[in-house]
Amino acid sequence: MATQKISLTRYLIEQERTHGSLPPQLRLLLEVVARSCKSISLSVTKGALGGVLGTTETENIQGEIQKKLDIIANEVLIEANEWGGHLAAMASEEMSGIHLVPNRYPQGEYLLLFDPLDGSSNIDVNVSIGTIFSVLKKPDNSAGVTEDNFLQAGNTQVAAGYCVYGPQTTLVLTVGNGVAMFTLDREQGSFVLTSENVRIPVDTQEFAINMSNMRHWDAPVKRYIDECLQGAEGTRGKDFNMRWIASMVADVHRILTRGGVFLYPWDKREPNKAGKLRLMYEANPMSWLIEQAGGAATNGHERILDIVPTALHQRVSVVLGSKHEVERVTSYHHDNPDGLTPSAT
Ligand code: AHM
Ligand code: MG
Repeated sequence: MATQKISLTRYLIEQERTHGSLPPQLRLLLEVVARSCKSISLSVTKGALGGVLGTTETENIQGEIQKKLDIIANEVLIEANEWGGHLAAMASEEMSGIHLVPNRYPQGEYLLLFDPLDGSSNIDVNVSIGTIFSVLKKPDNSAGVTEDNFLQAGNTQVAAGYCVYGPQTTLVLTVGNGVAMFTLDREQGSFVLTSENVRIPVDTQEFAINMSNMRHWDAPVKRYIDECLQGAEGTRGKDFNMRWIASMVADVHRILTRGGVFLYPWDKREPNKAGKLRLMYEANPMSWLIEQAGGAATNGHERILDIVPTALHQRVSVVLGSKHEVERVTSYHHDNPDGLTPSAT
């Protein structure tokens, strides 16, 4: 007898039944996010034929020139999610302020945050890119919705995930009960469960970092990478391999699939910024997924999920992946308390 395929819908309903931890409104919200990802996946796949490649004339709040797909993906997510009644508001890496659900629609109790198109520099060169999302609950006692309602530590997330648009389109999700992966079945138009209870090996011999920034790193990061590069002849006594895709979604997906460590550390190029990656749209959802799969995530000093944000677009230094390697990098920062890396974010 053929094994029955488990759709995302069935997986979520079973989570609701067996763990009782997934309220129906949250399930519906996640299904809408997944539908948005399907739509973005279609646009990505069309490439030049769909007129979606190239840049626009506009800059986002981060001061980055937006790609056409950054804007398309942002619009798809806003339009799909604002009318369903599950959400109170949304926040996006591509928008300066929060997006309130218009008055003509019912208001829900959840807050949705996203990086609509992660890895923008890879869009035009046909390399894997993705969408990252995080769901928070609006604080119970707050009337209306404000930006402050979003400023919650990552450990309060109620769902998080990403969709990677690569050779396959894969949705990766946690609702706090392990990590599951779903592959888009393009003929059926649905996400099918292809991996459950994902686990990351605690040890690894593969690291991911943008080596071109080496001269700007702080001492603990230099020390860690130097030791990896010394290989079997050095203090680590083993050879390391390097992978760097420059799309966080794709680098994290590799780590969830076979282990590894990913670093995007603070560096001296822009010393006043805590890092390049954004805490609420990138680091928090990825850190929760990694921890749910048995890995670890810190900013070199503390657990990323414990950082209480003070601003929506706050940046953070990121070290995540196989537990023992992340612990090693973090201990190098603790050995070097006078280092330059800001511990505050
Ligand atoms: P984006 O969200 O604007 O695409 O920026 C985030 C990306 C990450 O996916 C990736 O790890 C990093 O930026 C690569 O940056 P760089 O090539 O500047 O090192
Ligand atoms: Mg990004």
